[in-house]
Amino acid sequence: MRGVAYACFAATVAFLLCVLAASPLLPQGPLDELIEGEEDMPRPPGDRPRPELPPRPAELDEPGVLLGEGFLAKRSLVQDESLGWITDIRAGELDPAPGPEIGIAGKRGALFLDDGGAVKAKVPFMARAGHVDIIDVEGDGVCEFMNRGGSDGVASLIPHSGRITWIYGGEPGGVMDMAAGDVDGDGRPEFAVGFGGGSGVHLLDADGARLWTRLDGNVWQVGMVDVEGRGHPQILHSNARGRLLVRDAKGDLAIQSDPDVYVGSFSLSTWPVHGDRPLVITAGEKTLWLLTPGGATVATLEAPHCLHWARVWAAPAVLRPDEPSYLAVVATFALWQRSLLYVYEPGGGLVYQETLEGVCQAVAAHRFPGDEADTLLVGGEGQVWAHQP
Ligand SMILES: [Ca+2]
Ligand SMILES: [Ca+2]
Repeated sequence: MRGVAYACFAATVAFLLCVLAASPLLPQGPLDELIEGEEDMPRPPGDRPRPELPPRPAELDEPGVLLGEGFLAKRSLVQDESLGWITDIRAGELDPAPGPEIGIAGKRGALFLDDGGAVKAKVPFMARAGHVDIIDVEGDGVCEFMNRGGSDGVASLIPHSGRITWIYGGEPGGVMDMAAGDVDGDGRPEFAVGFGGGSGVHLLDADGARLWTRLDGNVWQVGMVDVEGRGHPQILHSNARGRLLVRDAKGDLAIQSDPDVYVGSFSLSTWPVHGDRPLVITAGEKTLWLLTPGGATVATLEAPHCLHWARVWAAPAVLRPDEPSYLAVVATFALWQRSLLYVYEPGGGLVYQETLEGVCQAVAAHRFPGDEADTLLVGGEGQVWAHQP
């Protein structure tokens, strides 16, 4: 039943947005943004819409701190509308220039900052992408950009120049998500693509050529993680039944689990207080669920106002020099045009909650030079905020 309710709700969202899009009475600018947000919602075809959407809670109307005022000091790190919605923030050797960078990727381009936060370089994308992650295909210290999909039904690999290396899609249902990892251990990454409808999971080689197809319904999200300790990643994905499946390099099922919560979209993040393996993090009702990739519940975290259809991103962060890592989670509610930042102390208690304006799809921890603790970097719409403890 959970699966049916989830699917019905997602279909309602898609249906209502189509109605909105067709209305000549609405202004086009904000509507474009609303539809852009809808790209990130799972959309199963063929389900009948349900009549009601949950209204935005009045407590979320005004952006601001709901819990833990003074715990973090917030400032704007980047404001650049031409980047589009920020979808990934990553530090490392990413750019041909010497020294590490902070890479900030959005739907329309990427920005590289030096270690202190000053702009070093900018790369506009030739075509607007969906959810973009920063990756390094060859491991040569110059990053590429993985367009995971959610826009125009396709995924793509974007070289450092911002042009296009390859595009993949064209199947009924459209691309829901894509993830990269060297699943066969030959030193080059493969790309696993998840489709809506019944088109399943496809594995591509590094050049974007298809290696195999495994059929499944509504593959909402795909990840790459070394589930069984084999020394190279396996393919992890969810499906229409809200299950988690693990596949090997040949596409064969290694694990199929039925977690305690319906898993549609999810993020992967470590949280050192629960070990060094990545956890699956997914949203539930007023709760965030932390699962093993094998589907076992590790922890549940109190998350006021959270709903099942939120998409979440998470990062561990050292916010007190003498304490284990905290966990920062951004949950985004595209239809409400709001996001929530939750911060949990090492024991799992919620210590900070803030309502953010717009759609936020990235959170990272960064240690600025001279600091004794991490600063949280949160990506919004053409904007990155720094939250410093
Ligand atoms: Ca590279
Ligand atoms: Ca490989």
